Amino acid sequence: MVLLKTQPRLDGSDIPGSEITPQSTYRNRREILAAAAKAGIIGSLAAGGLFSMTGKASAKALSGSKSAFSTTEPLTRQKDITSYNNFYEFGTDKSDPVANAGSLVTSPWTVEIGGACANPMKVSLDSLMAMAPLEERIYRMRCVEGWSMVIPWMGLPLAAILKKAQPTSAAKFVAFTSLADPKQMPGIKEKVLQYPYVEGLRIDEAMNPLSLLAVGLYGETLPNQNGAPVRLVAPWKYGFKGIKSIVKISFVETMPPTSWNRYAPREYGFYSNVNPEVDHPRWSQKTERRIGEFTRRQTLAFNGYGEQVASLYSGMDLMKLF
Ligand SMILES: Nc1nc2c(c(=O)[nH]1)N[C@H]1C(S)=C(S)[C@@H](COP(=O)(O)O)O[C@H]1N2
Ligand SMILES: [Mo]
Repeated sequence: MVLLKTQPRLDGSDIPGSEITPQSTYRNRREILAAAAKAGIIGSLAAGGLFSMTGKASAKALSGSKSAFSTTEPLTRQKDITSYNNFYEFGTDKSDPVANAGSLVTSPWTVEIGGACANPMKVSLDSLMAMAPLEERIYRMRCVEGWSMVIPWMGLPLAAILKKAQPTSAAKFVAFTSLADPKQMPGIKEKVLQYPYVEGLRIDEAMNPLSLLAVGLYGETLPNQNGAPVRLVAPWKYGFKGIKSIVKISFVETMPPTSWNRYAPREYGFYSNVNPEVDHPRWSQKTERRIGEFTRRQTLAFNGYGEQVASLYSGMDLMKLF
């Protein structure tokens, strides 16, 4: 993310030039998959990998209902979404996660949901996915470094999952924890951040309909480098809130620690709402470069999701509570 040794290249000069946006290809493919599903042959097609766009044998096709929260903006190329990543457990360069995350074992996978709730549970990924309807949500995503993407996530509404655990009135925040296994994650030994990576949301933020537990993108299970098998997506916040490879979700009474706040509290606050009016101490947040584009664009308050989330922060001084 944002270390002195890896200063973000705000001009995006490290990003390969755009090719044709594969949006139409993707949409065609979805229609083919839908037709295949109707004909009852989707399982065998998916298992045979005939439709895999990543070439990864492990990628499985996912389908879900289209969400009304989706943007209609052109999608970022699948290749860019899956090869330009921040996942420090696999190294600090944008190209490290795709190169190194093959060693992450995502099956079997268990997510523990506990803390201040009446129905704590430890569930397999399959059980988790059975707890809520899968949706496709095309979200704008904005990294604190100044780049953005439009990503077609497949995911479960976080609120639906959290409600199954029946949080008590003591549950004021939700704390998330990533896997931290140095045997699978070679970047951990570099000790750039403290591991496990941790993140948190206020309970009302977590329950907001925009909050998503993503399990896939571009109609397939998540590639490891994007946080397989399950990661958080909160599109009105900077990318680092989107904690990857989640093993634990916990209801807590006080504001939980978060990885980047711990690393540099002056630079990264708990809330981390996208806000063009609050500069990062080392650079402006007023504009961003959409990966695949050349002209910088204005960054929008709450990344353009103000209608859904601005009321969560009414009365708060967002200059101080950044
Ligand atoms: N566990 C973990 N989660 C993480 C990170 C990380 O280093 N470790 N990086 C964050 C940052 S800075 C960003 S911008 C997003 C990037 O997600 P993407 O690679 O899927 O675009 O993941 C976030 N989640
Ligand atoms: Mo980020």
